[in-house]
Amino acid sequence: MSGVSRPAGGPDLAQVRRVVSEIPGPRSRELLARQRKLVPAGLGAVLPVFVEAAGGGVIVDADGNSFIDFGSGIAVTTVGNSAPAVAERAAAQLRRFTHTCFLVNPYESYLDVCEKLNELAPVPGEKRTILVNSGAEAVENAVKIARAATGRPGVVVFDHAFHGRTLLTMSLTAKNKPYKQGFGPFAPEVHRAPMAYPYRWPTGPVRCAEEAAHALADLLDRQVGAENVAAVLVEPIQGEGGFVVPAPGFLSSVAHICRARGILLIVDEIQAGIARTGRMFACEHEGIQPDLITTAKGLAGGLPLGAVTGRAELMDAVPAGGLGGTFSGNPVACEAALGVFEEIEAHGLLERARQIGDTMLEHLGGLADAYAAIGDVRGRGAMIAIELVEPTGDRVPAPGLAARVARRCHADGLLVLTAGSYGNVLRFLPPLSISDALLEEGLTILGEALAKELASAV
Ligand code: PLZ
Repeated sequence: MSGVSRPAGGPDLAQVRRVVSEIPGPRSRELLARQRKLVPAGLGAVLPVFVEAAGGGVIVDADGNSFIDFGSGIAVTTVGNSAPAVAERAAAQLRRFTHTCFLVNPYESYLDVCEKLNELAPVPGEKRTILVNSGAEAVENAVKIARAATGRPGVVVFDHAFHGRTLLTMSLTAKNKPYKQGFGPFAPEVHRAPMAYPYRWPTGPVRCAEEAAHALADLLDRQVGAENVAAVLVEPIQGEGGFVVPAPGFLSSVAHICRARGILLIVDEIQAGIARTGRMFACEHEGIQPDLITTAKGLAGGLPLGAVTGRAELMDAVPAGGLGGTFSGNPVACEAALGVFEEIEAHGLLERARQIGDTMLEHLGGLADAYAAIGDVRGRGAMIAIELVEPTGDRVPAPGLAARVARRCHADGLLVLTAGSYGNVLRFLPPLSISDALLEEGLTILGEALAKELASAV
C-alpha cells in the first residue's frame, strides 16, 4: 500500500490546472495494470487516472496532474469534494460511533436529515423520509412503497430513463447496452412511454409536450389499464439519458394525468436534485408536487446515502419491518448530509448553480453558433450538456465525435463526461465550489478540443 504523505483535499487544494505527464501518466498506468488483475472488466472508467486528492474545482492524480472537474463524480460532490462542513461533521462522527443499525438503535442525526428533506421537498402535506444506501435502493423503495400504498403492481417509466443497475431499477432503465445486455430476464410490470425530448421529437419541439402527454395517457388507459398502475416514475431532467429537459409543461401534464387516475407520481431527483440545477429539487422549476421523491448522489457530499421522501399516508402504508437495511442511513453519511445542507446555505449555492449555468449556457451557445456539430445545448444550472450530431443538419448522432472531444479534454486536463442514449452527449456537472476562473478555463479547453477535432475531421 502506498500513500504515506498524500496531499490534503478540500478547498485548500491549489486551484490550478496542471498537466505534467501523458494522460493517464506512468503511475496511473501501473495502477491500472494492477486493477485489471484485481477487479472485473465490467467496471469501466471514464478517465483512468488514480486520484490522490480533490477539492474546490480540481482533482489531483497520482502523477501530479491537476484536472478541472466538470463531473463531480457524476453529480455527487455538488458542494465540493471534502467540503469543510461535510468533512468535519463526518470526521467527528467517526470518532463517536460508526454504526449501530438504525433498526437496532436509532440516533438523532438520521432524524435531522429526514426533517431537512421533509421541510424542503415539494411534496404536498405531511411528509416522511426513509434513508437508504444508494440511488438504486431509493428507487427500489419508492416502488415498493407505491405498490404497498396503492395495491397495484404496474410502474410506468420513460424512454431514455436511467434509474439504476439492480434488477428492478435496471428493468426501469431504458438503454440496453451496456446496462441490460445479458442480464435478463427483467422485472415484470414495467411499461415505457415516450419522453418529451424536444430536440428529437418527431413532429418538432412545439407539439412535443402535448403529444408526449397524449402518448402517456393512451398507454395508461388503453394498453395497461390505469387501475393496474401504482406509479409513474420520471427524472425531472434525464441524467444518463443525456440531460434531456422535458418540454415545458410536460411534467405538469404527467402530474395531472396521474392525479386524475389515482396513480402516484415518483420524481427521481437522484442526479438533478440537491441544489444542482439552482433549486433544491429540479422539479420545482416546473412547479409540480410529486407524491414521492428519490434523492441520493449529492445528498451526502460523496458518502453513500439515498432517500425517499413522500406523503405521510403513503410512506406509512408499509407496516413495521417492511422497510430497512443494515447500513441504511449510516450515521457518518447522515452527518455528511447535514454538512451538505450547511454548505448550501452558508455559501448561497443555489444562486451559485444558477450563475454557473448562465456562464456555461452563454459560452456553449457561442460554440453552437460556430459549429453545426453542436445540435443542441440544454440543461439547468450546473447541469448542462451539448448534443453532438453529424453536421448534415438531420440530427444524426455523432458518438465518435463526443468520445474524441472528451479524450482531448482529458489530455488537456479537463474532466468531462459523456451521456445519452446514443452516446453523443457531452455533459458538464462542475462542483458548485469551482471558481469562475477554472470554469472559464474549462470552457475554453472544451472549445479548443471541439475546434481541433472538427478541423482534423475535414
Ligand atoms: N437514478 C436519475 O442518475 C445514477 C450511474 C452511474 P446509484 N446515475 C449514475 C453508473 O454508470 O452506474 C442514478 C441516476 C438516477 C438512479 C441512479 C442510480 O443511483 O446511486 O448509482 O444506484
